[in-house]
Amino acid sequence: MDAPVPELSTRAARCAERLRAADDLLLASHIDADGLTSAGIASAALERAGIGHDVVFEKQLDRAAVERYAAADYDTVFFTDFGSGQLDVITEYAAFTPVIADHHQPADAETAYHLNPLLEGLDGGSELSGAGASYCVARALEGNGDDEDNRDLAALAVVGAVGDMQVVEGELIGANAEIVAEGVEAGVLDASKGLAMFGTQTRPLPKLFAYASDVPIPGITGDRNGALRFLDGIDAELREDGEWKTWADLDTAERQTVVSALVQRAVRTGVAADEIEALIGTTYTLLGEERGSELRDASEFSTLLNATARYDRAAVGLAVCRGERGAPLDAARDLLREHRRTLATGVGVVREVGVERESHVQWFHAGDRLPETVVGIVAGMAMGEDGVAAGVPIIAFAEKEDDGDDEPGVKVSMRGTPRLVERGLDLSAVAAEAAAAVGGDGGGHEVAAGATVPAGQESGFVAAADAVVGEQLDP
Ligand SMILES: [Mn+2]
Repeated sequence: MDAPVPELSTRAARCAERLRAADDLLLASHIDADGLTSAGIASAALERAGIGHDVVFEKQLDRAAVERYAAADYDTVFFTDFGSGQLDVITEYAAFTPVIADHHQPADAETAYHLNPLLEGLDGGSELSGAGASYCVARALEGNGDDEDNRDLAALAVVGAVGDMQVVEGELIGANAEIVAEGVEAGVLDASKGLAMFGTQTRPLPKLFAYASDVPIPGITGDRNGALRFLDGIDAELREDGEWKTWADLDTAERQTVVSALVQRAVRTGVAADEIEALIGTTYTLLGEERGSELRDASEFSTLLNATARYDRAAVGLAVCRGERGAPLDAARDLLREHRRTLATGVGVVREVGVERESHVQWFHAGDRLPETVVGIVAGMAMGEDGVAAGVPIIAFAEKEDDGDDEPGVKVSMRGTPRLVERGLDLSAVAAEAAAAVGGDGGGHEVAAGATVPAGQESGFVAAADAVVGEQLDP
């Protein structure tokens, strides 16, 4: 048996062997695009290997969750897209054997069944996602003949990696790229250079170009009429029966014509050379999905899954990953539509509640008017809008939904910009320090971070965050 990622083959084989020996198996995974695809891959491979299992999802793998698993009758728990960071807690419970396929920083504890790229010197942020780690175990679980070597699951692994933001300069690299190669070989994936814009399968061309924001092109991006004029000026059949085509509808020659017109426009309007290069990237196409379906494009697929995750509908996302169509897919599409509506109205909510300005940060409190799961995205979208400064880190508060086992508190989301990060902003440190100052917990990334703080501690958090950001930007 050849392995997709040779460095991880021993660990994958050991995990697979333990899973085959399980009598009562629970599969526990993270609720996001990477976690859902991880579970989709793991669940399919287990089923093919004849290993029965239950599936459960968690926003966070905390002690309460581990305790629940220990109290139930499972002799084995397979953790995907989390588990490494909680190994110290997990190993306190002897009721079950943990098997882990994860890519996050491991805690200071070990188990015999642990696959994680970081343990073998691979980068868990850009070279392998949780879904990729699960795929390595799935490939080691093969054994029912050629047609069930699980290589078809590479497509889901790519959706997970893309959803986990592992794309580097327009493409997947390292172990992720090895998984791409397996998917291409298995005939389930196409990876080719193309337009790096979101919505190539589903958006009519004017919407595709007007909405694309990664590389803003003057007179087209954010300008629907401008995009229409641009497209009307191109000598190609971009409409069919009066309706605009999508990017997926175009043939190779038409695509080339449009790309070269776009590049010419970008050059003429002074877009920097490296930004123009970023217009082109590798597009990952799931060949088993219908043309024009968001499931055909890895990036659109992952966005759909994130919508199910955000609204706590993991079962819907998992069903879609497991290949169910019809009702679950309709439900996922409804959730995405609802999500887009929430975001659009969310920016209006920010304007209504008003943004306060401190020395180094700005903030607003959405109360219960925005779900805690979208308040961060809305905060990022609002930057630069009316009454919201563009180059100032923004802090957003929202009431935490009461899900029974959590302490009541306030959810904090923070957003910066790449430009601010270049100047020294590290919101993950800001979140951790400011939350600690008021008895909360926080962390995340340089450009986006979050925290939970006790209700009533909002102004204390703002003051602490303002001081830390001040030190970072003007040391
Ligand atoms: Mn992940």
